[in-house]
Amino acid sequence: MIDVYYWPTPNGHKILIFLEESGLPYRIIPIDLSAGEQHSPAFVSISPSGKMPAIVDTEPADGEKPVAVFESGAILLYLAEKSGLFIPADLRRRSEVIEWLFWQVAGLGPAAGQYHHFSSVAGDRRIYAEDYFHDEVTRLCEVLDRRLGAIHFVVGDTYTIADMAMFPWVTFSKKKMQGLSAFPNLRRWEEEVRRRPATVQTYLIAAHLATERKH
Ligand SMILES: N[C@@H](CCC(=O)N[C@@H](CS)C(=O)NCC(=O)O)C(=O)O
Repeated sequence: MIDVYYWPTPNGHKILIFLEESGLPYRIIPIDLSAGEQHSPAFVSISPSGKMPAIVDTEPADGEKPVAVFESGAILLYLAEKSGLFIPADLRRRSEVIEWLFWQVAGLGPAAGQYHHFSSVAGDRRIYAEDYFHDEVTRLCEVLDRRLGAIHFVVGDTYTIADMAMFPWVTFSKKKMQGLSAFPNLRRWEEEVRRRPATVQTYLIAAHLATERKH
């Protein structure tokens, strides 16, 4: 069983997408960020930075005590290695998947997060930062758009954890990036990934959890 410490945000969605795609048994332990649950000592003992997502694998491959993993990229890699799914066995393609996974967690995710933050806050101080992160998100979308003009998924013909890491941030940024109209290949990919049954299910779970907690 995989216990997923989750709240409906782009980094959280990545993990549910993997679990829905793979069929690995899991249960969600909500970490309500607005209630500050990420700071509880119990959660910080799993995720030292007090950020979700995190997982605990209660049945690790070595048959020993549960394994806790934090950081969405590390979790995706752990789950892919555990299941043998969504990561190629071939040395070169595997290395490419890891490259793009790191590119997402170190580049697109933080830039899109900062862009969202600075474009949502009021006041004059936001202007420089908003422009800066808008330009950076645009540059990163151009990189991805170029790549997806030449290949179907982020790495070749098969859907991998690199796509799963990318999707929630691309779809989250879509509105602010004018529906991705300047990035036709990225838009084609976003529409296709959005329609996958596991993606649809993830966002249904997310919406349900968000409404449930409001009451
Ligand atoms: N690099 C981390 C980022 C995780 C992260 O920023 N999580 C946010 C939500 S998307 C969070 O838990 N924020 C709570 C807080 O900052 O107090 C990852 O990829 O997992």
